[in-house]
Amino acid sequence: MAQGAFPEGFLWGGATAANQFEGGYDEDGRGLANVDVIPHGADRLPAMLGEGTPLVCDGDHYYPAHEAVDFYHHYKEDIALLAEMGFKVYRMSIAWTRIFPNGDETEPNAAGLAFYEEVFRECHAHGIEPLVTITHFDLPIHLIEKYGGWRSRTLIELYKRLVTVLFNRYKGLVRYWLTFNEINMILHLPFMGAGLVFEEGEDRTRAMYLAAHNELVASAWATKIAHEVDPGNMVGCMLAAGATYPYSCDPEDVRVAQTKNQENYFFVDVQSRGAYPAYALKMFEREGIDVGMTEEDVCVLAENTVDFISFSYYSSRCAAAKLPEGVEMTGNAFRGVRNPYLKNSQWGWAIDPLGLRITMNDLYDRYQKPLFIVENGLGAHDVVEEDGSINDDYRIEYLRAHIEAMRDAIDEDGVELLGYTTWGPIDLVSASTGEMSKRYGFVYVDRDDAGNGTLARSRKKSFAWYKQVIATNGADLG
Ligand code: BGP
Repeated sequence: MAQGAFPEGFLWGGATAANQFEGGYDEDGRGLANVDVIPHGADRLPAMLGEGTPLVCDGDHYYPAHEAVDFYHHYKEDIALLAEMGFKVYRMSIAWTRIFPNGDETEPNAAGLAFYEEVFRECHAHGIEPLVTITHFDLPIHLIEKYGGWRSRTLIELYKRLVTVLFNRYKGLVRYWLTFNEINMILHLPFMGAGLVFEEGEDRTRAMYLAAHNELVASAWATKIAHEVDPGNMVGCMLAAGATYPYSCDPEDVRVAQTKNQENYFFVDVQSRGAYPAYALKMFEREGIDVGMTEEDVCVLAENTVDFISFSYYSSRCAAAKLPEGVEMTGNAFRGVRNPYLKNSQWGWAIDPLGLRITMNDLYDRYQKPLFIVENGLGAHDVVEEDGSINDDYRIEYLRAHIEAMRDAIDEDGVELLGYTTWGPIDLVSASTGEMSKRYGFVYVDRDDAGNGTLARSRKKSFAWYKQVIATNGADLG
């Protein structure tokens, strides 16, 4: 195994999202967002799917996004902890509702803009480069009530307004931008990804691709505006990645896996190549889907492709033409056939470090642009020992294996990789389950699934380990 393959200036760090980390949901003029009405518990999945999602909160549910782990009031302490680990980059997201509480005001909320400016300045004071996701599953509720979420082209204009404010205000403070987190999540969790609440009998596939088109066009406009405001801006797309393997070498299985992969690549094909791929156009024809493409859309998409390809990777997937007898399904948002060669996490996600190398090769071959891994990690139950220590060797083991695979992709396959941000470096709320007990962090946060706890932060064993990884630029993986 090669040592020290990581290029100089490689961006090591971690990633969070406003709705899972920030809290302060009704403070300083912030408006209500889709993520605020998604409860913990049995009603969470239907809400994320857009199946009769109520657009208000009630007294019967607990809504974990409201306080999350309160980065809003802990950001100085939290950024200092990231700096102590030697972070070069911190990926975080902006809550749209802090900037435009309803989404369609003409003037932004000064307090919201000031908050993020303080956060970015704090990062720079510690030598940390911010990497900002403009939209990480969040959307003002008002835009869902008034326009039906991303179904409406009006949202393209409102998103342009949002990004114009952000790029101008944070010029010189933020250089790396991602337009939409896991843009392909529209197809899997449409309320979370695009604010879609389906009507009885509505053609869901059509609604999802309409929303996808509007987000893709908005993303291209954002790329254009970012480059106009500051030619030094680097804009990336963001894919929930993870290769889908055929369950067997039966061509029927291979074909199913290929179509599953295309379903996800579709988004990056548009964002990186600048046009709809042939397989998608044919599918629209068959399904009678008209996304309302204008001549201007065609130009904007073609002329404003992304600078780099970012993605999350937790696991590979597996698809079969027919569910083989006795084989289980695993995963949640991306349900698939259980891969008999792999072990699963406590939440049933297949652990596959080599799959990361495979995914990196697939993406690099396909787009020939630098990659950025902006999420990776192991969600696990942690145990706090009597002396307060947390010995998360399983997390170290997972991350080490994935970093090795990433090093091999760089060193042996020649893949260009800008950086690596682990998911949830400080424990935060799980997107899929709303739990706190599904932890990813190097830093433990005292908070449980019902919202009890002091919110005190403490270092886990993995904290010192990751610090050493960064200090040696990945040469010492422990
Ligand atoms: C991705 C999301 C994140 C994050 C992560 C882990 O899909 O971009 O927001 O939460 O997955 O998933 P979970 O929180 O469900 O364990």
